[in-house]
Amino acid sequence: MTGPVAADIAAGGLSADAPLPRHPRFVSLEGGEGAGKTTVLNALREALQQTGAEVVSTREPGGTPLAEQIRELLLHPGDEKPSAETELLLMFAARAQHVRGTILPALERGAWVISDRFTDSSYAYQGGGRGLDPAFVAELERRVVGLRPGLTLLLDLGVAQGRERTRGRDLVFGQTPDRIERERDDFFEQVRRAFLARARAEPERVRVVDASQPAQAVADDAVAILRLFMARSAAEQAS
Ligand code: T5A
Repeated sequence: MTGPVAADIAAGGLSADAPLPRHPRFVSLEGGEGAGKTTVLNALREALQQTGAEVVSTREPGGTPLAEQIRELLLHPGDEKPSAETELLLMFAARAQHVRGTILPALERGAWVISDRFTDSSYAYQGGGRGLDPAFVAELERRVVGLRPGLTLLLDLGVAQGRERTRGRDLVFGQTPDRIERERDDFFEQVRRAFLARARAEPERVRVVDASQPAQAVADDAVAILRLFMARSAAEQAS
């Protein structure tokens, strides 16, 4: 992103009444645990690379060395449980660094950015799951993020099926669930509801993909939505 938006973000956020801009080369992937974001991200990256584009794939929390350290703090199950507010502020501390250190520089040089999770996850997990006021999330989004993806793919999957998948993966790779993965099913039901509410509120940006299908079908659906989005963006720029 060039011009006033990047400058506004660098200066500490957009004014209260400015709508948040969506960047047409910024794509995010969202969904509950085990929805299959990693698999889809690879398919989207390949589809974009076939057009000759530079693609930066990244993730949240994380995406820069400092933001990855904050990820460790957030996901490592320690003795002291962070409060919901601490969790939200750490997510945004990581995101502030990620936006300025990775996302904006890539967009400014003309690359595409695909992020495994972005601000919608804070609305869903800390807003929906932890019950924090979405207006608090929105205020942080406006002050420290200042942009939204042009396209968000929400991989929607039932909670039980997601758990089954992550359990299967953890068994294969000998991993243990992180701090958030240890939450109860009702927490993840709230997260899912909040994600679907985001899609209803912004249907043009947030596109729901049925993630209960076989992996190839999910990836194909996601790539088809991306191609449509690219064609529409190109037509808008040409008009
Ligand atoms: N968080 C994050 C917040 O609370 N607030 C925030 O603001 C942000 C940014 C991140 C955690 O942080 C929270 C959310 C998360 O709890 P993470 O480790 O990055 O932690 O967790 P996830 O993003 O949930 O990543 P996962 O790896 O758990 O899920 P994926 O990437 O969606 O799933 P994936 O691709 O690894 O697939 C899981 C397993 O299922 C299989 C895969 O092979 C794999 O084994 N699979 C399928 N099986 C059958 N059919 C399909 N269609 C399949 N697709 C994948």
